[in-house]
Amino acid sequence: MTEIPKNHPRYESLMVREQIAAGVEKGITSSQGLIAQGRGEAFDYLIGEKTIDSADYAEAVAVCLLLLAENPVISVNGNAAALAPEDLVMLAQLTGAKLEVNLFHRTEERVKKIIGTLKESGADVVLGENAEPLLPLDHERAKVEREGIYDADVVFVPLEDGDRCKALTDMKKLVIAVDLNPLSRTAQTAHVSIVDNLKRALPNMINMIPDFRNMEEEDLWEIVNAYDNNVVLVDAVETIKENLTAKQNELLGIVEDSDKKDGKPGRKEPKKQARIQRDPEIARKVMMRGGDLMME
Ligand code: PTJ
Repeated sequence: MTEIPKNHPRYESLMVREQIAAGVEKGITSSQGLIAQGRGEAFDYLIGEKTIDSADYAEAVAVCLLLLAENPVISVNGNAAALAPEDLVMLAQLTGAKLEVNLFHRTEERVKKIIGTLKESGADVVLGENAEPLLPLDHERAKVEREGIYDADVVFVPLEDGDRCKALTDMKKLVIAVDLNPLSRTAQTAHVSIVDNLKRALPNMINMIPDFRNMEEEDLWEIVNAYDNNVVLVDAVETIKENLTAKQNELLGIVEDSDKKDGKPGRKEPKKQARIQRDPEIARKVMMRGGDLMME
């Protein structure tokens, strides 16, 4: 492992890279997982390497769905297992979800190693070893366990490929995806697309659970039913556009000031990192902004 000095401006991002590289060395992450991580990093850069309000909102809705589900399952692949094994186990324990290893580049050895990693992180039972090709797919992701993903009503799929996401939605399961790329087939197909880094999304979701755990089912359904995934995707794309424009303005030496009324670019107020799920007013604003953007 490369020694990264704490004062390096890209310390956190480089440490996450080390985690993925260590996952490859341990044999839990595929070498293709390194490429997926790189793509994720690029999109994370574009969304500002923080949880945007609409992602925070999607994370809240995802928690509600996991709590409402009768047989929720968290699907774990080689990248997720390397990045956040403890948080995956904690999320499963707090929501009553099962954990199941499901791999695109499947080898039985890697399945066993990922199960071992999740057990070392506190999991009792991890499905995946007795998987059968039950999904209508021509690749290894078709292999799922009958009492796991196959029977699930809600499936949480971090860093998924679009094919299986589509297969799961076709099977009338509710799918929650975590994908930093709002343009990916996965993000476009899932019912709840969390456009955030898995490393930020999981702790955020875990922190929200106490807020929702004691709510009436009816109230949780109200939050879920008010949710519109397209609005969240539009907001993520808009955030990327805004960040690119701000960078472009910086390069052009244009100073922004939002109070200016002369039609020239103004300096933007820093975006408030409000917690949308506890503030209906922010949820309303995200929905309105998304709605307006979709009308344009
Ligand atoms: O372990 P396996 O064999 O199941 O393989 C797992 C990977 C991730 C290699 C496989 O599913 C794959 O090839 O995925 P893709 O098609 O590259 O898609 C991964 C998506 O996750 C991309 O859209 C990335 O932008 C996104 N991504 C990467 N890192 C993160 C991420 N999203 C959220 N958080 C991340 N840390």
